[in-house]
Amino acid sequence: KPDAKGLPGTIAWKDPDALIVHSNQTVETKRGFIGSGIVTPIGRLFIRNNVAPPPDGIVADRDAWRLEIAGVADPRTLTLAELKRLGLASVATVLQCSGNGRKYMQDALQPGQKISGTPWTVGAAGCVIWSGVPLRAVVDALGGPAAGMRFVTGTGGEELPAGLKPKDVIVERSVPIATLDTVLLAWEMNGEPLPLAHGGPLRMIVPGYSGVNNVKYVKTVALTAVETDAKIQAASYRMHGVGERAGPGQPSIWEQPVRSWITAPLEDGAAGRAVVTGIAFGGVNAVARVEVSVDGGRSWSDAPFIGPDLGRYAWRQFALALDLPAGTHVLVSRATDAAGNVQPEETPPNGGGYSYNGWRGPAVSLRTA
Ligand code: MSS
Repeated sequence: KPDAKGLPGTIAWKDPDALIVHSNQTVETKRGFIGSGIVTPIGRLFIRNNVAPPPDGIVADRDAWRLEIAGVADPRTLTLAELKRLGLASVATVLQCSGNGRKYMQDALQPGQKISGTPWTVGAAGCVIWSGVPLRAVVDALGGPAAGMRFVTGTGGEELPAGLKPKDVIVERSVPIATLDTVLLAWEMNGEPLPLAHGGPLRMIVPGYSGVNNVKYVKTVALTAVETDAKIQAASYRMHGVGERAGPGQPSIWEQPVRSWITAPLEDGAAGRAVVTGIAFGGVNAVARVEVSVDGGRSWSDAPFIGPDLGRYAWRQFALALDLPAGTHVLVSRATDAAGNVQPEETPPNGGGYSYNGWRGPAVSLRTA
């Protein structure tokens, strides 16, 4: 049944049954609605806005959207129509909010400690196929990077609220220049024109990187010598201790760690044969292995991957058929990436509640009879 709160107007076209509305800016996919397909349907994909989105007039004439490109030999502003003449590529990535799983950290806090932010469980994530032009092709067409550039900096096209310091609210993110060969400037998702809610007409996709780095309605992409001093980069999305102040000295939330969770079964049911399914991904690394436990992590079995392999930045589905005798079961999954990183049992809480990847948090407890 639809959520009591209802969907915000900008995403009224989404499937209300599939979504949990935390606020106007934060909408999560219900765990039972991730589905059995590999690609997340747009109508079920989560939403996270740090500021109110631009008016939908910006998607009325998509090809007229203008992108300023700076930090190259021949800096220019190109329309989307011009960008479309420079190249085309498609990449599947896991789009995941940096705070996905924050609830498990919030639940583990000592009295007196606090982590603010949306209590996402597993639903601030989806697997999406993006199509657009590789940033490398655009930069090469403009004479290549200017000397000394160390970051790719993308700026969101929101109209900033009056009365606030622009640097405090602007969505502007810098990622290491090594991503120059993987960043995509995307105008399509899952074969459809990019909806405004997910960053249309044009979005900067940084494969393998945490959600916040994937700047929506991108209006400027600059190769820069230093990271932006916008608050969202300098003080937010940093790895710092609970109760500590965040600042530019701490690691930025960039590459996503290896992670997995079970998508079914989620509810009590009949004893006997069952198929435990889920998804696993490795961030910038391919996911190499996933194990399933039905006794809360005491014993593990390898779970086979099923379905297509959409590349290292996508998630993979797994399915393990087994017997669940009558009783209580605690189902968990644990993934390993191609670099050998294994999900820990728990991720120690950090001040922002970022990058949770413990296997314990998303455990499914159920009874079979
Ligand atoms: N972009 C822009 N422009 N704005 C905003 O607000 N947010 C972030 C990204 N990007 C933003 C942007 C975040 S933070 C996230 S997650 C993402 O986005 C989401 O997406 P979707 O499409 O789902 O909504 Mo956390 O890390």
